[in-house]
Amino acid sequence: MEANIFIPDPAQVREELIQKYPAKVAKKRAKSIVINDPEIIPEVQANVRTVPGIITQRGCSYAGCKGVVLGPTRDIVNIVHGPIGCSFYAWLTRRNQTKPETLMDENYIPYCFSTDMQEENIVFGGEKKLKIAIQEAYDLFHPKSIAIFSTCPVGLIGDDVHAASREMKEKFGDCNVFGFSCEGYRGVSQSAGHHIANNGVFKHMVGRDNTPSEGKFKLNLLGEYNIGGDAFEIERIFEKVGITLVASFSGNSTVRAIENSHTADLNVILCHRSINYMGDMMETKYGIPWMKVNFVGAESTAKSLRKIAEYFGDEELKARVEAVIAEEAPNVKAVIEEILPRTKGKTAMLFVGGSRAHHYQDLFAELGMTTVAAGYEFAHRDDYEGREVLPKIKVDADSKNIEELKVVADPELYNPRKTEAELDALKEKGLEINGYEGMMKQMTKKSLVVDDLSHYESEKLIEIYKPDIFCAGIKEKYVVQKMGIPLKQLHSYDYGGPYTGFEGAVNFYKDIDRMVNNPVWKLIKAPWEKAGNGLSASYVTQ
Ligand code: CFM
Repeated sequence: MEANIFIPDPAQVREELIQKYPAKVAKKRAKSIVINDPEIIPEVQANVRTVPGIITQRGCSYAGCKGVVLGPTRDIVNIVHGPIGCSFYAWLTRRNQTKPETLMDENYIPYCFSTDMQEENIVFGGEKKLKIAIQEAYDLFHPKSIAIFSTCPVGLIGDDVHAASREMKEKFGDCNVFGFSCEGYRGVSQSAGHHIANNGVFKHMVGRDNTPSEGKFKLNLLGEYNIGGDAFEIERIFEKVGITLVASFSGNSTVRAIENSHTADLNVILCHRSINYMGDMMETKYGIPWMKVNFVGAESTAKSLRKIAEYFGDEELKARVEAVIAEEAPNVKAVIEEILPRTKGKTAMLFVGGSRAHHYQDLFAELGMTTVAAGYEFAHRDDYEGREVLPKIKVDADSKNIEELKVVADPELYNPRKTEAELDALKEKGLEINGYEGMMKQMTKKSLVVDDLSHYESEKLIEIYKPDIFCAGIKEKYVVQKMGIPLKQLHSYDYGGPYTGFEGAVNFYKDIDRMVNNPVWKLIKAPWEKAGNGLSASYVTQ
């Protein structure tokens, strides 16, 4: 039976979400809560500071730099300069997987490197301790690269991680050492850390190895971090199709691959938010265009493969892409046909990071489910409204804080992979070159879009909409589940995944089916919600 989708009046919902806030806060939050219209695309306030006191889902700049962008590369020794907690509590929690080619290959992902700053280092400075740590890591492992990440106290006491890195790099001669000023407080969220990481990787890594890469169709996969093995599935498909993956930024990746990445002929971007800077910089310096793709969802995967084949414009590649899609499709179809009657007509809410709240809507659509409300934790207006709004975005003091690299065409290595005319012809065919249309164009009219959702708002939304599933992270998970709503963890996937490509789509269908059709959620009632039990609780509401 097809369920009725209950969509409350979104204007009323918005009122209800902000009603309890003090007037100033309500005014500010109202700008981040918008009623979607895919035709007009209203403006969303995004990438602004969270109101102090509001429980946000956001993380910090250090998390975005070390954890997100650099962390998944297996052969960099990532040393966290700071108190031990910053490193320890970020240790292996993101489930970014990696597969060294041989047992002898470097893999530092299982390690947790920290300078373990103590009070003495905060008072008298920590540079000496940092240099000792770098030396120790070098002596123990002789890695190709050592990266240093600054945590909050480093910026406060003024340790110069860049000078220390330069000094050690010169001293070693055969190890690339570089630092990041990614103190947690920089910027308004982890998004600042992405930008800082992109700048550092571009400055210190990309372009160091000019060995021509082999293969006819060579690309880099940007913004795929191999959570739960996602990159493995994409690699499997690329290999089957005959596409050469020069470098992945940075899931299952290596220093060498990234240093050689400028020899590829196309950059495909999965997570626009975390790595669009790299796409633009590589285009300017080396002449490599970028294209937005999405490998989350079986249909999106097929579409993205066709886009890549169209870009290379090779008939044989196009035929191979069609053959692979035809080969993979029956399995996907068999599973979805079995599951669809049970998931069709159900509703989902997605409040995740800076790209998954968009991408996973494709998978839910394949399950016949409607996304009634969605939002990012830390994305920017272009991830909601599309890149056309970029010129209209006001650069505020927080964004100005982050360095914008001045990039120019490389006098020797700049080589436009396509002429202007060729690019125009591709755009004419509907290929979004160097573009991204954002989340809202794809969402239904009157769905709710909320940026930097607060904890209070998430509870309200659940009360009002009673969605069949809520997608967010580990911090939200148990609170939501106690409300009787299953929560799909879309950051680390808990123990699930991969969810990309064809096999990933099948995994996702099965997992969601198990969650939304599990009768246990209807049986959950907190003791104080049961009548006649004598329990009561009081809350401070104002
Ligand atoms: Fe990109 Fe990511 Fe995401 Fe992200 Fe993240 Fe992540 Fe995420 Mo967690 S890079 S923006 S900073 S897709 S760690 S792999 S799941 S918030 S939606």
